[in-house]
Amino acid sequence: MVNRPFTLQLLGPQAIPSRYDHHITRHLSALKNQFHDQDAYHDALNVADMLLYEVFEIRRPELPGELLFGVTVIHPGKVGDEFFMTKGHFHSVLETAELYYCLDGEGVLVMESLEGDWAVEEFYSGSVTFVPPRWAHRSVNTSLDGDLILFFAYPAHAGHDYKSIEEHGFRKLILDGGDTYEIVDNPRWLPPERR
Ligand code: PAN
Ligand code: ZN
Repeated sequence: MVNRPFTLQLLGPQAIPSRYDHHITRHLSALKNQFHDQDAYHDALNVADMLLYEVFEIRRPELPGELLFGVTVIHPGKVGDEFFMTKGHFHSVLETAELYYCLDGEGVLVMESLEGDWAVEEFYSGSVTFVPPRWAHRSVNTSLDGDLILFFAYPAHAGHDYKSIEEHGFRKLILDGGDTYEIVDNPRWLPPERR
């Protein structure tokens, strides 16, 4: 990899980087056991394995001191009453933070610490959200009208640990409450000491 400065442009309505190395697409089937209404999940999956979100990543060597960055586009929609969302993860190297800059759309970042503390921060055009080290994070598009478009950057050696979220989900679910979203307890979640 050539170690020279460079500039990218974020092009088009979805702010796709003018150059990227990795295009990740995540469909409904990748979020097995995550949506609380499992009947609605399987009904939806029987119709189509819909595209929920895409990540356009600019790759750098996965070394301390480097940064990985790019754009995540979460499409609008729901499974039952639960909005489309990312899988969510802890960083494998827990002591690594992350920054999100919301380019467009409406949503929330659901977070929780290893100890079970939780937070929900709102995304809106121009908002910057700081994810501290040791906090798992999941992005949710709470608008049914358009994409949620997020620029992100994090230490390149962070890695992703999806396992505990795949098993227990996040402590809080984000549901469609009609006029606004609702934050409700996830019945499947277990406190860390009971796992
Ligand atoms: C983001 C996420 C991205 C997709 O770049 O990886 O939004 O979410 P999942 O990785 O949970 O599918 C990030 O937080 N990177 O560390
Ligand atoms: Zn992350």
